[in-house]
Amino acid sequence: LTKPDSLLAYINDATGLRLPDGHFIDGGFRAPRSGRSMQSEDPGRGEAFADFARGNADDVAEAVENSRKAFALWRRTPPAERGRILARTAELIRRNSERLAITECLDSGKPISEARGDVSGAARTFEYYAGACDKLEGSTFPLPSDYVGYSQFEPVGVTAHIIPWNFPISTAARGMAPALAAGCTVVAKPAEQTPFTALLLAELLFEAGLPAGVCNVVTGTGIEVGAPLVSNTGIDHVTFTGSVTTGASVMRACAENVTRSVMELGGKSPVVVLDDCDFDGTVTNVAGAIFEHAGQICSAGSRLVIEAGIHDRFVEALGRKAKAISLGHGLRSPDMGPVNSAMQQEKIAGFLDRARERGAEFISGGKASSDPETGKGYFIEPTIVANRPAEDELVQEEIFGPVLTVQKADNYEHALQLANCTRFGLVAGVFTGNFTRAHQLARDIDAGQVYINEYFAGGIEVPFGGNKQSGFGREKGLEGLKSYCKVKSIAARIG
Ligand code: TXE
Repeated sequence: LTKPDSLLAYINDATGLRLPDGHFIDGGFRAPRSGRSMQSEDPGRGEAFADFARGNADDVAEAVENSRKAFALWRRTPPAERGRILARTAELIRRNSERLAITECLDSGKPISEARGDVSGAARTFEYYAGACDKLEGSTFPLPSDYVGYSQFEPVGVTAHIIPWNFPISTAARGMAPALAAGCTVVAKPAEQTPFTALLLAELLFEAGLPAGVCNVVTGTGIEVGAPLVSNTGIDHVTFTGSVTTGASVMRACAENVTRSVMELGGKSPVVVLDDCDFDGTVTNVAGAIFEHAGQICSAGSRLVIEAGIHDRFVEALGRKAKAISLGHGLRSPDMGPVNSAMQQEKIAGFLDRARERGAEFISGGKASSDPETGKGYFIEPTIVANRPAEDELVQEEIFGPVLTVQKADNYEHALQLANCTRFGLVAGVFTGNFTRAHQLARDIDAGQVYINEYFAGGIEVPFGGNKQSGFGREKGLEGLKSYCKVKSIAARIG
């Protein structure tokens, strides 16, 4: 794998990587009605690596119609049987894990180790919801003795899933698994930059025994496939993960048809580090929080809010760590891979150039870069920018790249104020040896999830979602399952 030209040969020969061709509709791959295709790029080389179907409103209509028909059957499939199919899917994901991970690595650019983690996380997601299918218990209500009252969960119906390019298989699994567990059917649209693993997932679900039409995937652009999907009147629920601007337009489409939705939007999450933290462990965590997947994580810890007492020593240690990070093509297992596209690279470099013009001090990085072996690919140096004021755009805007902005806090109250100083509220990290202060911060930071002394702690069991402009609704955990359910209350006179 040291020669870039051997990468494709490796994929084709050594692992038998087979990329899907067409949309996955009604249990099989279908050619797009338009007869057109698009190309997906390998961001590590900045070159196209495979074609995929360019869908349109007709493909969407066909997928939704199939999904509607299949809903009548799937909602009546016994919950235990639904669980068995999801469990078999988890098994098949594990069996196909290397093929899925390599596809994900090439499509998204992320290091193969991270892609392997995402694939095993997807298997775990199906396993978790497999076990939950037959545990969706309703309630009984304490009515007078001549009555009985109870509630039950019903599937919301046909669900649309708009998937971003940063975690293609994880986000697909995180939406599909609970929707299917609840008895819903699925029409998913992966991002146009990363279409393949969602298609492969749909194929594996079918192989595991999912009836045709229950899970469909239509590929293409946001305008040509996403927009007609979320405004289709046959859709009962939309799960959207992406930018605030696109999310707002999806919400407008949902409002037209009064369609339920879960919105998982951007973040600008603070990592609050107090003077009494475990120094070395916290440096490692803070670096991981921003440099994993080159910072292209909605819950990345992109703002370091640090107490003045350890500020200088901590920032210096963090800078050393950032400078030691290796860049490279994802298949070569570097510490950090590329960003997803030329557009993202340009956008991030724009933030950094403007900061430089405003006189910002760079502790590390600060520029666009390329794979040191090939001179290709869309890379950004691991970047740390020193003390920026709260109103600076590096503090306020989601950069979605490996860029950490430092904010110095005079004391605990100031740290809390800085933690809450943006319009986002997705997650937050807190690092301190003081139990009381850790829980006070967890209580007072306006975020959907708070990690204490380990960034990204928790798994599929823990509900995830945002406050403020980071969105609403929760995914993961049993909360995520309930997002795909309607509560029906029944009251009867029996006296
Ligand atoms: O996002 P979009 P983009 C943020 C991040 C990034 C920025 C832009 O800051 O730099 O968004 O990325 C589909 N109707 N996040 O332009 O447009 C689109 O095809 C229905 C944060 O890629 O939000 C893709 O599948 N769907 C984020 C998905 O929406 C539409 C992850 C996301 O694209 C549509 C990604 C429409 N009108 C980006 N237009 C996170 N929260 O993790 C586009 N899409």
